[in-house]
Parts: sequence; structure tokens; C-alpha cells
Amino acid sequence: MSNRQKPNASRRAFLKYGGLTALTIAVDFSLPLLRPSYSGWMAVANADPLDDISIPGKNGLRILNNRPLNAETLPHFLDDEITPNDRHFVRNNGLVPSSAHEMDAKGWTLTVDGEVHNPLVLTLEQLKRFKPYTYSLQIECGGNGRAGYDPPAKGNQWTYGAVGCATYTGVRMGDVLRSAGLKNSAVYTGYYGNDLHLSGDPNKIPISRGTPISKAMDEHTLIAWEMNGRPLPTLHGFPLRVVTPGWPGSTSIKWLKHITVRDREHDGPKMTGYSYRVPRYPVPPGAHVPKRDMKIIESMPVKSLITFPKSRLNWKYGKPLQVRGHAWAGDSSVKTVHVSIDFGANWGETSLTPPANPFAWQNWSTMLGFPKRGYYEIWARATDTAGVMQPMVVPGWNPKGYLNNATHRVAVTVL
Ligand SMILES: Nc1nc2c(c(=O)[nH]1)N[C@H]1C(S)=C(S)[C@@H](COP(=O)(O)O)O[C@H]1N2
Ligand SMILES: [Mo]
Repeated sequence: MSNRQKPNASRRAFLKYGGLTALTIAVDFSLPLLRPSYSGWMAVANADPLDDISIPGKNGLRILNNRPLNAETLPHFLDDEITPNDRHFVRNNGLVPSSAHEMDAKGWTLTVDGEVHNPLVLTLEQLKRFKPYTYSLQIECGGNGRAGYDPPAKGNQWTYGAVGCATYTGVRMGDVLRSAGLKNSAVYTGYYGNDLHLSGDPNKIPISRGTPISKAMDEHTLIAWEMNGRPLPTLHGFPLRVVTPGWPGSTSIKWLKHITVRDREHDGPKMTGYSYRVPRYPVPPGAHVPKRDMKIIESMPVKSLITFPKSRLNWKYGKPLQVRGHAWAGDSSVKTVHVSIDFGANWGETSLTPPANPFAWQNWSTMLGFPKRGYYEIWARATDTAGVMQPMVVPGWNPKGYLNNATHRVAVTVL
């Protein structure tokens, strides 16, 4: 894995250098603070969210809501090729189960029932007898980018950072389902976690989602107990979670207790109505869309992120700047990432790594030179293997503000 370590080491050196450069140049450069937005004609220097970093056990996260706890990672803190545990965003619909702290993980059981021939109740020990696999898997919240929509959609105002790619160890969902013996009637999974509804009512369920059996049977859909070589952190689902990579993060149920195989589309809380659904046809901003015209989001769209430099960099004229980030494309993969420094007039191709395994994000980088002093925006645009590109402006408005995969932009002033 030495070809993985090399870019990391040079990244650190580069970051240090970038920091020094920023310190040695004194600039008077104040900008008005406005609502984070990607849309319209607002210069990105004016639109970036404020840094607000304070959450125990986390580093570089911006809290969007305290109850339930929701926090996104600032893009420049997603610079690692594999997202460290303390930098992975957190998305909770309910309250973190206290049993995850207190309970001996050995007392934990996972029930598999529904449309199976042999329902199972597995202890963690029994679950770990299935063959383990380790994959780097990308999870993005369906609402990442919601802050860009106008009229605004209710919910956490995620900007860019409800995405991460950590390395998970677990067993294949497919192996467990096969051992329970799927009936011919099996069409969908329903996953239940152990978190508590916001009301505190133990009979209410904050969220229960699932996927078509075909996605559950994909070899990269895991029941995981390790994140980056350590037991799952409490906030990420200790002791067990589903990882359904490339699909809305909401299908990766944390604190997993129960898998029920359904003979129809699952109808648990947050599966129906407007939750994690978009209109079947394009609608104008602000439209009322009847429930029956909403469809479940499956694979997430192609997207990229610029993780270096941090926006609002001051850079020295004449010095080449290495720009880099990640790109991903749901069930598909990314073919190219292009970068523009002139508001999209010209685009240059970056060098892009293949994914470490299917559903891992890909890393891109390029060296940029700036033709003269002044204000620049770096825009990054990914294209998936089917030729589908990220839009440069906010894509189709939808009632809950999902699937905003507009290009990420960072501001650079060349002095
Ligand atoms: N039990 C449970 N699982 C859950 C959630 C939840 O609220 N409860 N949130 C989901 C959503 S909407 C997302 S985007 C991902 C986020 O995973 P993370 O907090 O590990 O980043 O977890 C999913 N799994
Ligand atoms: Mo989510």
C-alpha cells in the first residue's frame, strides 16, 4: 500500500507549506457573511459557511442541530483519502441509544426474520463467524447540499460535508440473508436500529429503511462492526450498522438490531411520503407535488469535492498550486474530474485514481497556475462512466431538498 502512503505524506508537507504561505501574506480582505448557497450569481467567497467546530470526539465538524445531533465536515477537513472516524459526518434522526454506551456488546443480538425460511437470532460472536470483508465505502446523506435550494427545504441545512469514505469491516448482508434462506417472496429489506425516538417514547421508531433485495445482496453491502480498524464509534452505530454504499445514507441503519425481509417495498418510518423521495418528473421550484408522484431515491448522483485548498486561500502569484479532492458516483464510478479557474469557460482534466474497491470514492488532483493576480474560483466537475456530469448550478428543486450535486467551488485570491 506504499502508493497510498506517498500522496498522504506529500499532502501533509503541502498543507504545512500552504499554511505558512497564508501566514506570511497580510491582506485586508473582509467579506459580508451571507446564507451558505451555491446558487445564482453569488461569489463563493461570500457564500461559504462559517467554521464552527466544537463536538466531543470529533474534529472539523460543524453542528447543524444538537437534538438530534447532526454535524457535517468542512470540506478542507475531508482531505484524507480515507475519512478518519473523528472527521466523518454525523446524521441522527433520533437519540443515540444509551445502551450503546452501557451495554456489554456481547449481549447484543441481531434478529433476521420476515420472508425467510429460517429466522435467525445471532449474537455478535455468531455473526462474526461469517466471512469478514473490509472495504472502503462512501456514505453520503441524501440531503447533502440541501442548503442550496430555493425556496429552502426544511431539514438540516447541509452544505457540502454530509459525506465520508471510511474503511469498514463486517460481513456481507447477502451471506446473512442467504443463511436465513430467502423465500421467493422476498423483495425488500427493512432495517431497525436501537435509537430512541426524539419524543422519548420507546414505542416510536425514529427511522427504519431498507433497499430492494438486489442491493442488499450486493457484495459491498455490509453489516459492519469496525470503522477504520476500530469498533464502530457510538455515534456511528456501535456495535453494528448496515453500510449500503452509494445509496442515501439513510439506508445504512446504525445500532442495527433487526432485519426483516419484506414481500413488498418496506414501509417503515421515513420510507414513505416525502422522506428520501424525489418527484418522478421535473418540477418548478416551490411546487406542490402529490405523494403518489414521489419515488424512492436509490443510487446517489455523480459528485465531487475540493478538499485542498480551503476556500478563501490567499496564494502567491507565480507559484503553482496543487488542488485536490474526491469524486464518487453512487453505484457507478467516476470517469473524469475537470477543473476550471475561469468560471467554467475552460476546463482542464485532473489526474484521478481508480476506487480502492467498488463504492470507494476516488481521489483527484492537479497543478494550477494563475495567469495574473486577482480573485479566482476553482470549480471541480466530475463525470461518471455513463458520461453524466455534475451540474454547475443547483439541479432540480424537490420538496425535501435532496440530491444537490452541484459543483463545489472554492475561492482563491492570488496576490
Ligand atoms: N438507527 C439509525 N440509523 C441511521 C440514522 C438514524 O437516525 N438512526 N440516520 C441515517 C442517515 S439519514 C444517514 S445520512 C446515515 C449517517 O451515518 P453517520 O452518522 O455514520 O455519518 O446514518 C443513517 N442511519
Ligand atoms: Mo441522511
